[in-house]
Amino acid sequence: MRIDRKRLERSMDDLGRIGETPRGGLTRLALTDDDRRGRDWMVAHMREAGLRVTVDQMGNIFGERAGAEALPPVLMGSHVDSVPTGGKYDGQLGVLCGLETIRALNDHRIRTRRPVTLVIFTNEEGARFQPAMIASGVMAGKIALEDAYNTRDADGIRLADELERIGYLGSEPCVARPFRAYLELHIEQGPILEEEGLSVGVVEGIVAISWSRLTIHGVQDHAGPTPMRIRHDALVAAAQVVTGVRRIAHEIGGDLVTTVGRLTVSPNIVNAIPGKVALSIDMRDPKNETLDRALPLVDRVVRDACEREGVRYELEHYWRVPFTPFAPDVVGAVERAAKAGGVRYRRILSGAGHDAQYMAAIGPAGMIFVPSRGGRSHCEEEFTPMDDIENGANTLFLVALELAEQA
Ligand code: HGY
Ligand code: MN
Ligand code: MN
Repeated sequence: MRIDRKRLERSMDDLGRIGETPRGGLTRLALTDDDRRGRDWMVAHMREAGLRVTVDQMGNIFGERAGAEALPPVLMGSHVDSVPTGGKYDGQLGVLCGLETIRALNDHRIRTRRPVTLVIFTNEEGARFQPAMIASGVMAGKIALEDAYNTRDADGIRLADELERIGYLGSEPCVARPFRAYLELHIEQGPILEEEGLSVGVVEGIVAISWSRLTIHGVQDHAGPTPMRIRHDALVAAAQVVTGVRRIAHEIGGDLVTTVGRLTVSPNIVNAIPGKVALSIDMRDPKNETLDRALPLVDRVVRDACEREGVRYELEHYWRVPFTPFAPDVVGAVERAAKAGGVRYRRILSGAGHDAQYMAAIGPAGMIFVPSRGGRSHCEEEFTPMDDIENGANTLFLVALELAEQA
């Protein structure tokens, strides 16, 4: 029994046109009109596949396929929101392979013992609203609903107001419920599977993640008549923070990665000394204690850079997710399915965060990776060959079937 490759490919093309960029990538930011269109597309096809669709308080969408017994379900999920000028595979592949699994169960007229439910999480990317994975975080009880509702984007728009505006402010409580397993198929977003010529990654866990936000207040002034000796330039301090954050990764070494991805300058014109700079700091490592070591180093880099330039700052370490190992029995089931499908696979760790990270806090979770060409992701070049997608989707189908037949 296999999934229908052609049908999956057609769905990827169809959904991928919603928010498509001129260069063939995807910009479908959470809770924008394109996100609404993507959600609407998924809901229509979930209903067409016979699923009972519900929406919860965070706009998470559930499509339930009834089982023979009212037991805790097997969940398959991911997200349909993207980063700006991102790719068509991150998140989208997981929800479409989940939908294809449902369709294949229908094709083969299989009534599984347990319900099988497809879940689409809101704002996984954390591109528009921070932090990332905010909706699975609320479900896991790690983020308060009110805090999530009051999160604002760069234009000061509230998350809850956008949920309402696009018609996805559901009434179902966004709370943890028992499930047999949560499965997420996702692109690796790194180079390992492709380098080793493998089709599937059996994911054992996800790295620890820390996000910080820094605002530096200098003295805005004229770029011409202001002598260098009296300047307090927020961007000069920020530049030293950027290189200092990179240096921390080199000093600590190992698997630590550090990134300053967002930097906004005010007033951001040629002839004014920047008075204010806001920037982000993303750090990740498989070990929680490495982040515990790195964070005080960030504090020192920021303090020294701002003292040198005579500027004030606010630094907030506002989001932290611990290293998350997946449930051994789910990892084992994924490995069995990869073997049964005859695909070339290996066990692997995720350097990217996923909703599976929070789902693992409330039940047994596991992930299936498929390769990323050149290891690239969060860019328009993101690509995964269809043969690998078919192998990954068949693995998801087999593991969902196995777990949904268990007592
Ligand atoms: O940040 C992440 O790792 C994910 O793409 N949201
Ligand atoms: Mn993703
Ligand atoms: Mn992503």
